[in-house]
Amino acid sequence: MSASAIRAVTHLPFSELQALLKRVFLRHGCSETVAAVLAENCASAQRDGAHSHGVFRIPGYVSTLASGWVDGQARPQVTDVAAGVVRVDAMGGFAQPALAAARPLLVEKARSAGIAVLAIHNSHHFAALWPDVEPFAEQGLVALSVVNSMTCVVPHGARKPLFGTNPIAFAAPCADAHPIVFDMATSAMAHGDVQIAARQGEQLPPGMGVDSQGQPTRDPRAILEGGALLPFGGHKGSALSMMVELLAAALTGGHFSWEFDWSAHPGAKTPWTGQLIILIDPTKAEGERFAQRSRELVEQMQAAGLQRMPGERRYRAREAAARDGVALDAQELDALRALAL
Ligand code: NDP
Ligand code: PYC
Repeated sequence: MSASAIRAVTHLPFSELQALLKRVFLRHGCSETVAAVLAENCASAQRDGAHSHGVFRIPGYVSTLASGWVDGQARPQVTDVAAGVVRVDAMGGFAQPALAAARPLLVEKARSAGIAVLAIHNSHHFAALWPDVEPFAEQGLVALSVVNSMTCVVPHGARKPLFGTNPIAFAAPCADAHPIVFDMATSAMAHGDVQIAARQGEQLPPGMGVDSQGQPTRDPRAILEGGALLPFGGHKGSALSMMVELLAAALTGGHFSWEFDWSAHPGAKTPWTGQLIILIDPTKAEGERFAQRSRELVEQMQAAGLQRMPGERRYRAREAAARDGVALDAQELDALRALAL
């Protein structure tokens, strides 16, 4: 039995968890605005069962804020660059408040031009990516986002780690249903899941990573301590990870995953990189039919035997949380309460 299986689980209403997390962020140096945005993000991940980016991340946020590596009070600077381009300097703060600050202008541009790009740089992203795209699909827009992270993935055919775990998230409206959403690291496994496996003393499936000698390993500690992850799907995932570096860093003016040095900030965990979001207004391309066409696609996939859509596990967890409260490890909840004091 794994260590996690014998730990007590407790349940908290979403609003209570959100308020507790906001107190933690405020207590550890974030402004009111930043604390509110991060608390909603983190509580949403916990609610949806996205455990590698829920309250598991709080110690990392706290140690990073204490190290001075990230500015929890940063005020993002939004620039209206062109008909379809918005740029935000996150000013060394978190990416999500930068997105929140640019959001009204970005949506306005997407609706008028049919497409708009948001380029965020000088930003830290330590969270799941789906919360950044799903709300756009709820407004009828198609959204694609990429963010790069920190060097821990060996490009396919290379000898040394270079890429980050570099996730890609996509969201599209679907008639009479939740938006279609996927959100995936381009590494074989998210770094957060490797940390969770290490904490729980579990072995990984084969093919996730290599040890410090470049040899395949199933030991999460060997990956975390001098080893590296592999891209998912060999050369194909590697190409997508390369694309993420180009779009999230080169195109936005952010750092590549290997370009920042946090060694002078012990405790720093958040990658200082960039993020790109592309929004499309489907009514400009396909009239009002897009959401219905999405629905047809899902129905055909289901008729072909599909048992589970991407995003479906999260939506089910969300329903359960609305009914029973958000599930939390009781020890983790105690630790959160202590961090809020
Ligand atoms: P997963 O491999 O768990 O899931 C990837 C996607 O596939 C999800 O949309 C998931 O849906 C879907 N999915 C999973 N299993 C199935 C299945 N059997 N059938 C159909 N769809 C399926 O995610 P990752 O481990 O790659 O990433 C986890 C999180 O880590 C992401 O939220 C990502 O954004 C985050 N991350 C953040 C980074 C950062 O720098 N900020 C870096 C790397 C990762 P569902 O959600 O419903 O399970
Ligand atoms: O899980 O790979 C990850 C990750 C990196 C940065 C934030 N999450």
